[in-house]
Amino acid sequence: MKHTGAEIIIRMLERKGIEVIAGIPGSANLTLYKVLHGSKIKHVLARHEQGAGFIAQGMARSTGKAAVCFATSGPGATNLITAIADAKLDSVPVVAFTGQVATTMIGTDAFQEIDTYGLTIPVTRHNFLARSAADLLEIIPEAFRIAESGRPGPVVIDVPRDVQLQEVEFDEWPSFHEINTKDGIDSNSLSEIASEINNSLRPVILYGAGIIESRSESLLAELAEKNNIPVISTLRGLGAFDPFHPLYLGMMGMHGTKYANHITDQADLVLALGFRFDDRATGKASDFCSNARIIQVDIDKTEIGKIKAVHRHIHADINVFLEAVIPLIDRDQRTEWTGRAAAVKELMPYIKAPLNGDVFHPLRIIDEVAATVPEDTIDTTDVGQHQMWVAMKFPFRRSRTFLTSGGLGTMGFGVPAAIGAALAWPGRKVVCFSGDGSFLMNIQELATIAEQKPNLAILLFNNGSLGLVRQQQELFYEKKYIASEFQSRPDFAMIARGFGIKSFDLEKEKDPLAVLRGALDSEEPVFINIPINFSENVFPMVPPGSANKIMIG
Ligand SMILES: Cc1ncc(C[n+]2csc(CCOP(=O)(O)OP(=O)(O)O)c2C)c(N)n1
Repeated sequence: MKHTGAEIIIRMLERKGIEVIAGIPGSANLTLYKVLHGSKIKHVLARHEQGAGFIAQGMARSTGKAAVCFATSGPGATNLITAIADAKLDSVPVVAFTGQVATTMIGTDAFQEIDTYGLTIPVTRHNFLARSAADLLEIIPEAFRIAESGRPGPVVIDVPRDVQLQEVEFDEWPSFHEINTKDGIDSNSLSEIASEINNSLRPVILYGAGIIESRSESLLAELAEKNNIPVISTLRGLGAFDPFHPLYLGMMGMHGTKYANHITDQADLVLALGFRFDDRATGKASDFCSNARIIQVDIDKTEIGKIKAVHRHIHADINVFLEAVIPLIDRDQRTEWTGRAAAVKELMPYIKAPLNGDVFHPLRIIDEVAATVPEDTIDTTDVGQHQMWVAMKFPFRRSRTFLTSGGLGTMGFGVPAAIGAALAWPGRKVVCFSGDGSFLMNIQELATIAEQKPNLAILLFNNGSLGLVRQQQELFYEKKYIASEFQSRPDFAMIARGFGIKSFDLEKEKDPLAVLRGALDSEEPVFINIPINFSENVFPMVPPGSANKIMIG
């Protein structure tokens, strides 16, 4: 058979089972779009390539499968870079196809030429510049293998215009690689680790998104329950462990629970599962679990001992490790330690909304949302105080229901990621919690929402400021407020209405919580402006650079 490079791309994406592509066309990828015109793949026109990248991320983060986005050369590709870098830091499988000027023009500063290959090397797991249509037959399966296997991540395929047009003859379609992460584990190290766990008096499990990526949620619960081990999550691990489980101590780190940070500090053994010792989670690394022996299990070799020297490690898929280690683990009651953990939890009760206070208190709003929406609702956030309040307070009961930019902390993530989640799960409710700073960074995607009409509610925590910046200035920069308080206050509800989206402004409502509940019940897209007290701070908090046991608030 004979196909052009563009046909190879679209036909292979169909064969891979890709159903939705987010992107924006331009002269360097119009041949690709011409073929997409006749495809069963749905194209979602974003209004900014960063939006397209985050829409793809929303699909990938909520499903665990690779998602695809398209951008043209030059500014299309550079606009995509933040979303790609974000996917790299949070290990999200996104495959981005960028148009490029013709191979004969590369290096001539041609119109909309940029070295996408060079620019994306540091922010991808891998990237390709396709030099011929025949190359694409190898590159595409390889790109998906790299994006989805081991530790997932983004891959860029840069495709020059002439490669999209070039015809190539071949006998059969290449197949996509089977993903196999099930390599065995050395049985000696396994039994040594098992006896360390069995013999420890004060063990704790610190887990990260690796539990979700390896689909190990039930094995994690089995291990914790069998040996009676307290469990603590990172920001990105939320949802993988039952938030109401007696062994669960919540999130660790800068805005974690006091008791999670306290118990980690008292532990004699830390089992770090798919957790990369991010500085927002560990605080001052040298003081982090300084009384414990550390066992680290991670699928990415480069993460082993990267931040903190560990006493033992296993480089493996967490699922394989847990399946192999659980049979070697004793049934331990360990009541002294779990009793102590429970007592600390009691002594340092979790944050609550003030009982008779502000109806718009962020924690009250989050409680109200959690009580109203179905359990399988997918929540996205932007970055700032609202993100931390949601992470701390929303009871995430399932994996992949909390989509947030953890590693890169990218304002502007929330709205397009919510669109992607809604596209991937048309039957489910999606809620985006945003801040008035972050929302403006990808506000143009309201147009995409108006077109796609997903079951999506945007809740704007509007405090008239870059709240998390203002909080840091208040606490750590001697109240020298600069560039954190907004002078202008846009009427966001009116703006959203202007985009064609049903909007509510709770500031103007007599019974705001009833209006909030009603809006959340709607199956069409809604925008809800919520006035948040300007001086509200997120507590507790570990001062940047401090040890986790030093928590203020
Ligand atoms: C793209 C980007 N620019 C700057 C920052 C630094 N930053 C972190 S939080 C924050 C304030 C966020 O304000 P807003 O979205 O209104 O949320 P709030 O903290 O008020 O809830 C800023 C500027 C960032 N994380 N991302």
